Amino acid sequence: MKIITTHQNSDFDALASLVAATVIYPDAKPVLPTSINANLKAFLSIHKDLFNIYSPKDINIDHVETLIVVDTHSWNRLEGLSTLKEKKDLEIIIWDHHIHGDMESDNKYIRETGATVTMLIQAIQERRKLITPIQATLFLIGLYEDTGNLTFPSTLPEDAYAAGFLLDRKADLNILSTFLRQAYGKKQKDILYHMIKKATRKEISGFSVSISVMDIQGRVQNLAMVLQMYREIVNVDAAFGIFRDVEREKCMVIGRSSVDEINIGLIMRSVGGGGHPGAGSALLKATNPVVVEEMIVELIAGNQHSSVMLSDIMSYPVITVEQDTKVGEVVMILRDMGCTGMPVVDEDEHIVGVVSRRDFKKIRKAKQMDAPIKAFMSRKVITIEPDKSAIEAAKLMIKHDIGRIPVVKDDKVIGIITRSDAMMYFYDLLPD
Ligand SMILES: [Mn+2]
Repeated sequence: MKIITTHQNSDFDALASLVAATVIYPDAKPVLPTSINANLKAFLSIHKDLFNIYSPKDINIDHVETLIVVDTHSWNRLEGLSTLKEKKDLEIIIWDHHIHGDMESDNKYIRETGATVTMLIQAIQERRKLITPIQATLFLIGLYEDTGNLTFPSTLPEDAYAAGFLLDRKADLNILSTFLRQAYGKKQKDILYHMIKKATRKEISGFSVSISVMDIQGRVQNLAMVLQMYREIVNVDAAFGIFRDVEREKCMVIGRSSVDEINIGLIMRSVGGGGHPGAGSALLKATNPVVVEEMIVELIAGNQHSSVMLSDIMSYPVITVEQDTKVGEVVMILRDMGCTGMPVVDEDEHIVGVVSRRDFKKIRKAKQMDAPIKAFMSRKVITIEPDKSAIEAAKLMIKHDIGRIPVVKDDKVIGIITRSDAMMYFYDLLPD
């Protein structure tokens, strides 16, 4: 067996390199340590199903023949694999941008690039492997995190080329800014201070909105993050910043919303920009901020019926399974349906549990395949009502670390909301 792993307290470069290595070594299992950074945890709670990642305890160490390590080559930074150190004939492959480490290999790629993922991206390019926009987004988050958005002195030209390649492969900058903690310097602090000093609130169609207008000198990075902080501090449902760049005769408009009813992406698209339900921006030629502000107010007021409910994005009909069905049969059904889990119901079709492929990892003996599924299902079922929003569903997924939530009306399952349904919504892939 081949496995890929990375260092404990994994950061985005570690996860990005792990996933990128699966593109280079498709027959290897990616193993992520259980100790990971908080912002990585938030990212994985939404994206986990896409990457089919294993935990160290899922791996039988005796079967490991090849160990690929990324973003480290120090034995003491690995988790649960220390016995491999003694193993004879273990093949080791190293991809790392740290010069120091005590793992030895003839097969190593060690260079001081800004991020480890840069080297793997180069290998992906050379081998002409395909990557998805979501992989590209993750790789870019890793690359930006380790290079401070390409500003750290350790950044090499090849890091920037790699970033260009990822943008070309449709890496999503709006998703990126949601998960990446970005630099917050004096310029940003001053702008935030002035915005708060002049903060006003409006009620528009029952929602609190703050629109802040301000002149800026030249380009300011990370205005989106400033606006995010502003929205949280003034505590409104949606906040907009209209930043007038007097020299360039342009207005940068940035919006952030925490309610589904105010869809920033929709509003920004109608003024020539873009974004997602929660975040977006537009660069306007109009330089009169008063006009821009009026435009936004009108758009919000006219936008009230576009909110998306779970019943619009959930998957249905839902295949359920009766609680006395044999485990072996459920395994077959899941395989045939190509899904990763399903709700378990009693004879009255009321939901009593959920079962997922991960539950089958508990199976040790063949005869357990004849046991009823109720012995292996999880009984703690989190459900949600159909009139709730995708954001509420995503919050539940993060809180309980689950990938699918049955949508329940009058105790019966009418649909299911999965990570990929939520992703479709957040990445704005829904048909109009
Ligand atoms: Mn790194």
